[in-house]
Amino acid sequence: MTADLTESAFLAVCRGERPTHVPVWFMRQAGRSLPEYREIRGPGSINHAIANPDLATEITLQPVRRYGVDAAILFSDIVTPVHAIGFGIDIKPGVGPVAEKPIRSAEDLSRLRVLDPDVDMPYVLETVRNLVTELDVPLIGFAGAPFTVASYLIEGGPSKNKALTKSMMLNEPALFAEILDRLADMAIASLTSQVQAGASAVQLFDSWAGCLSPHLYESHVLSASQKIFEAVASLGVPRIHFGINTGELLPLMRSAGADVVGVDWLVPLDVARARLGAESILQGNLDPVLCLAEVPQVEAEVRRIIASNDGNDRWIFNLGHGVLPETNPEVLERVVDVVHAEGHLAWA
Ligand code: 1CP
Repeated sequence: MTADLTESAFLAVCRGERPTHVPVWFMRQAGRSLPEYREIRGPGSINHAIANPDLATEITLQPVRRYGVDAAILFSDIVTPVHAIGFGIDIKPGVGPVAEKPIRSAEDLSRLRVLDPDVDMPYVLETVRNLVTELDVPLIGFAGAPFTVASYLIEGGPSKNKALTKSMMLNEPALFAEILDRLADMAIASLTSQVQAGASAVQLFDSWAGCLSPHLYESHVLSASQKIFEAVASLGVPRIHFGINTGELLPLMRSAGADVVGVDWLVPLDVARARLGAESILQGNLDPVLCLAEVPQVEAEVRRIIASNDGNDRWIFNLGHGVLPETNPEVLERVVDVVHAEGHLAWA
């Protein structure tokens, strides 16, 4: 049975309606910080867990059960579609996505073929279909934004300064644009299939866009992300746009077309609203590193963020980036309790 989500606080905020309480979920809520995850996950690449719908379903449900969060996020990864088309990318434990043969020239484009989600990643869609029968909160589907995914394909793995990616952007703008365009089409296909299988909202992760100046973001990256938000608009579900270190990019990211904009901990919520307009819908912005502190200190920080929200009901509480593996789950339990009990008390 699919749950009735008409009362969902998360979806209400995404639609610009006043919810019953401030909704909260955590990026990377499923995963390594949970002992119950480590117990069932098994060794090796998370690609094995992602390709196993029963396991991926259970991993997605674990944080919803434990924390009582207002949304679930599909257990998958931003490189799953690229892996599924056989590009040659693995997710190495303790490292992240690693490409066997990074993109160096136009010849490598042949490995970046069109994604057919039903054929290439049926396990992801089976997980989504499983989840919507089990969940009583909305399921967020997601994709990696073209720039962030491209950075792994061009660098060959996680990288500090994205040197090869930025070099290609300047030296070979046509090739760079073609990579981003193909990745945009892949994200559109992936997000569309997740929504058709039952996801209630979508988030585009442009985690590393914040390494770009507004000029470079606008001239080389924005249009590919814009293409995705335009294409998925007709699906009728809320669209969230996320990045970190994006304080200076917020207005440009908003112009890409999402309904909800992620804000990291470097930008107070009231400052973000001054940049984006009071009517904008924000998601954020507790520093995940602070969740390693003691419970009373974390609670005080949550209350400070509630105050910085300045009584605005267009807000989804989240971290500014993903849960760190060493986080004590009891801290996150308290964060959810405080947000649910106190988040709405200051509403104007
Ligand atoms: O073996 C493991 O358990 C490895 C850890 C892990 C997990 C739990 C990786 C490797 N990916 C995931 C799942 C995942 N990845 C989810 C679903 C779980 C959830 O959110 O609860 C999501 C949404 C992602 C998205 C993702 N993957 C992003 C965007 C969000 C972000 O954190 O910025 C990025 C950048 C990745 C790449 C990636 N995958 C894994 C790692 C360690 C990384 C980052 C590597 C780097 O630092 O560049």
